[in-house]
Amino acid sequence: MPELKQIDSSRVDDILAAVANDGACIALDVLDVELCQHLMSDFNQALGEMRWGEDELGYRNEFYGERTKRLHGLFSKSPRMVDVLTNPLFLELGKRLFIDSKMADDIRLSNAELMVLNQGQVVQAFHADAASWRRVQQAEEHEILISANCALTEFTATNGATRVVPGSHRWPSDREPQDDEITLATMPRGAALIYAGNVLHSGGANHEVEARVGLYLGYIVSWLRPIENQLITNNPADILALPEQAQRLLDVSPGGFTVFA
Ligand SMILES: O=C(O)CCC(=O)C(=O)O
Ligand SMILES: [Fe+2]
Repeated sequence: MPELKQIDSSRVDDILAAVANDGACIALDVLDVELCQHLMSDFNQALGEMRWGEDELGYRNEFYGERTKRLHGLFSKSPRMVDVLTNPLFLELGKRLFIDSKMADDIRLSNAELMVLNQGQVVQAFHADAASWRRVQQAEEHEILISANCALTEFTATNGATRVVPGSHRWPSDREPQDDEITLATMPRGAALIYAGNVLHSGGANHEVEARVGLYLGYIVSWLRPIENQLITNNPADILALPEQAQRLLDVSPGGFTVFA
C-alpha cells in the first residue's frame, strides 16, 4: 500500500513537494489540541440539532452518506474559526501555489465544512474536489484548489480516515483506483491532510462507536466562484466584523464589488 508522507507543518517546501509528487501529504501539528477541543465544543450545539444524513437545512445528499453530519456557516458558530482560516501554513500554501505561480492575484476560501462520520458510515465514492470547476480544471495545468482536512479527532484505519490515491492527481479522469493504489490518511488530532484539488480521495468507513470529526477548508484562486457563500451561511454581521484579511479570504470586498483576480 502506498503511504502518505507525514511532515511537520513548519516544513512548507517539503509539504509542497509532497503535494506536487503524491497529490497529498499529512501535515503534523497544524492545530493545537486545545484549539481542536474548543472548536468541537463550539460546534456541538448545532450538531445536536441536526439529524444524521442531513445538513443543517435538512437537505440529504447521497454523495455524503447516511451516517454523516455536514455543518457550514462555521464562522458564526465559532469565534476560533478565523484562526483556522488564517493558519500560516494554509495561507503560505495558497500564496506559493496560486500567487507566486501567477495563477491569481489572491486566494479565496471555497468553503469550510465540518465533516462528522458516525458509526456505520460506509465509504464514500472516490472523487476529486476540483471537479466542482471541472471545465476550468481540465483547461489548467496548475492546481486551482488546495484543501486541508483537519483532524479534530484522531483519524484511524477503523474510524473513517480519508481514503487517498497518491499520484492520482495526474491520472486521466476516467481511471479508477485499484485496491493496492489506495492509502488511508491516518493521523493524530491536530494534523491535517493537505491535498491537491485533482487527487482522488473519499471519506472512509467508521466502524467505531465514537464519531470521526474532520474540519475541511478548501482554498482556491481568487477568480473562481467559492462553493459556499459565507454571507449567506453565516450571520453577515459576524463576517463583516472579521479582520480585513479574513474578509478578503471569505470573498467580501468592503470597498466595493472589486474582484481581485
Ligand atoms: O470525510 C472525509 O474524510 C472526506 C469527505 C470528502 O472528501 C468530501 O465530502 O468531499
Ligand atoms: Fe472530497
